[in-house]
Amino acid sequence: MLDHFDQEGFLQALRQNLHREYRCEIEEAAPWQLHEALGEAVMEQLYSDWRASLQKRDQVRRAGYLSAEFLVGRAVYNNLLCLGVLDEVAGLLAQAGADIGALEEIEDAALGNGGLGRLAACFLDSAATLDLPLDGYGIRYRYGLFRQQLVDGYQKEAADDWTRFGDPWSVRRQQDTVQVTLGDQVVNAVPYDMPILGWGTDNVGTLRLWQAEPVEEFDFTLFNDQHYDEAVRCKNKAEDISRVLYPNDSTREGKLLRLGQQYFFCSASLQSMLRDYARAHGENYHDFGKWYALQLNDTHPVIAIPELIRLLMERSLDFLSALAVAQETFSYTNHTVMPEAMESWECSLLRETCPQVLAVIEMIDEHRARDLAGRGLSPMAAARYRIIRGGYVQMANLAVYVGHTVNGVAKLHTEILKETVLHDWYKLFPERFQNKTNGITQRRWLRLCNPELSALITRLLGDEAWVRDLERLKELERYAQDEGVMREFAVIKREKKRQLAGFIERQEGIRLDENFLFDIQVKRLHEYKRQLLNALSILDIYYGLKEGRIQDFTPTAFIFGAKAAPGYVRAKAIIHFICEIAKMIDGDPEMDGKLKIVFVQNYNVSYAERLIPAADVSEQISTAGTEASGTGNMKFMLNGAVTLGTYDGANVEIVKAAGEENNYIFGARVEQLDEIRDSYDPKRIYEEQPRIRRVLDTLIDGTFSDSGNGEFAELHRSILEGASWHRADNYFLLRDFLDYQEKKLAANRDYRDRLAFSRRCWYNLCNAGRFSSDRTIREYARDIWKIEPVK
Ligand code: NBG
Repeated sequence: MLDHFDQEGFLQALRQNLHREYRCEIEEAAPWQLHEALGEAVMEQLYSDWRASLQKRDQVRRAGYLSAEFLVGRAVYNNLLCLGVLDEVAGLLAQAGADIGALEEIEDAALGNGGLGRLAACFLDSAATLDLPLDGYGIRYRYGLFRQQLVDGYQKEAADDWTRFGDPWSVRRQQDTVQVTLGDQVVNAVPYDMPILGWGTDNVGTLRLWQAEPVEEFDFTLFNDQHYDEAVRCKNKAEDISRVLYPNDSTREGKLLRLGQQYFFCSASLQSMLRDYARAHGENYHDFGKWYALQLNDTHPVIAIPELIRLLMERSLDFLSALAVAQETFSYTNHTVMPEAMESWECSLLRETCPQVLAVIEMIDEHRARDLAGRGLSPMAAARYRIIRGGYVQMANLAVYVGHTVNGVAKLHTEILKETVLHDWYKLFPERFQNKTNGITQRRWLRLCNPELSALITRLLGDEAWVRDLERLKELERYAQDEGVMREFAVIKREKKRQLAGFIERQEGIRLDENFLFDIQVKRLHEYKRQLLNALSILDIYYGLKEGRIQDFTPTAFIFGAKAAPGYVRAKAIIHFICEIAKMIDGDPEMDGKLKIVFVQNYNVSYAERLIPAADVSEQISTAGTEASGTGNMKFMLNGAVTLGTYDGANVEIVKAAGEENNYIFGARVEQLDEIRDSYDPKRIYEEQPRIRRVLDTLIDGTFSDSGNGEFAELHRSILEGASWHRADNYFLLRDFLDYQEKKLAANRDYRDRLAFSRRCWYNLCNAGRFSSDRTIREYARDIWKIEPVK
């Protein structure tokens, strides 16, 4: 927070930047020019605090968050907010004839796929706010997550050129360049540092993102001989490494290049830490783990383990000492139980990309075999713990064996890890397992995206301390009985719905009525998240309304936002199916004023900031046991929506905190699914339940057209017959359908008593304190990293 924001100085710097770079005045500047000039002016004011924070880091035990993804979103508003000058700057710009809202045109930095990447961004925000010495290390992708368009109801992907108009929030630190060897290629890793601002502190964290560049720009001789393509081949090959984010959520992809990316950023980060370490503490590398705690965000950065050992051995430690340092340094977070997301790398790929690292992994695995034998395990029993198995390196095994701690991201998820996914390891090292339920930053996900609700909270609590201490919300519970406050709360929700409707009209050309109930499901598209179940239930409502089976229905807008991985054919078919349903409903005049479906395009962090505050109902309907935690669920809760959801991931804890009576919980629990798994027969349900049969059959009976590509029939088969790689209705849509529908209609009915419904929403808000990432990051700092705030 800037104690003494120099308004005049800032405005002058802004003007000068605009004059110098674009020869224009504030009121003439295009949004991107304003953004560049403003970013620069803000960075000017920030440097001294940032430098001071960096210097303090060197004197204390610190933590590093290694992650292939940081979904930071748009920086400008959040940075101005955390500096405490958002309103001032908006006012200054307005006086000078510019609208700060124009900066909405600035692209998000979408350097992540979904929850895992956004969590990393929330963690950095919380650590900065809490003065905890944590920095992020990742990849500066040239292209972030693809931009999504819907063309005739089909997803189309386009490149996300997020720095097209510059990136004023990063500083290139040429002098900290290191080199990484990938196969027969040596590339430069050039760091770009982003300041991470906290709230109410002058501490500034750092997100260091590595960009791959050629060691030599191009081969001059080849160029001279007019072999232009050949001359730049090496340059392109080097730049390929950080060119694009893999658009796969929870699936393994991309092989050689992806492995190259992982090794690239891990090696670069470790080299730069070792350099800093030597500068601050001398060259006794045995103590590295006393000063650095490194968190591995999923298996993507696990290759850092053998790489650190290798780098330490280069600095003359023997293998066992280096292994001991690694053990002291690393801990690992698991983010999914989806088997296809458990990374394993073929040894031949490692041999090609980083043979020197494969050799270290082999040493670790040999050591493990001896170690486990020493602990009395028979060779048979020890074989279950192999790191290299069948020619593949099991990254999770490597992480759990070497790391000192492994954690899940919600209570239920951690239990599942202990009981099934990592059960063998749990038996061997129970003390290594911890739970760290995810969280979200209330700076972005309430204070910034919902200033109206924030103002109400601040007024009722008397100050803004809740922005640093979210547990304070609990004190608001008593206002649930205050009709005036409840009415005000409802007015705010309506206003957020009005704003969203305006935005959707501008973006999508679709009109929404803010008096409708807004029921929202936004998240990556995946079968386990069951957007298809939501779609089928809307169809059932549609037929129910037409037949008169459903009476007194509160008009509802069902809003979806989701990107499908480009190669995930079924996920794309589900998007198309939802769009077809939307089209049918739009074409039916009987549905006017009753029912509406919108599938928004290019759902991203900035869109989420508009959608979430406007929700009445939050759809969190994954099959029990599949969603590790979820974090969108927490954002909706914090903005006062009820959850329509299953007992899955963090939903369990959300409902426990906010009260089952204030939410709509349905469906089989994990234990129940475990019982029926082998005998489950969706066909029987289909045959016995005409409503289910009817909506499912719209996939094949000509109600909708799949343009002849068979994708809808394939969806139909996936439910009733399964496929070579999975059982019929793998995610139990039919099992949960009627229960879901009942709860959905109950919420719809309850909504008619606005006051009672607002109360339910209010209880959710008041009990969201636990789900601040401030709480999560404090737990990591205390239980895993052992780091202290630096004042
Ligand atoms: C995701 C889970 C979510 C969870 C986030 C953050 C991956 C691999 N996992 O449930 O699916 O909330 O991680 O922990 O993206």
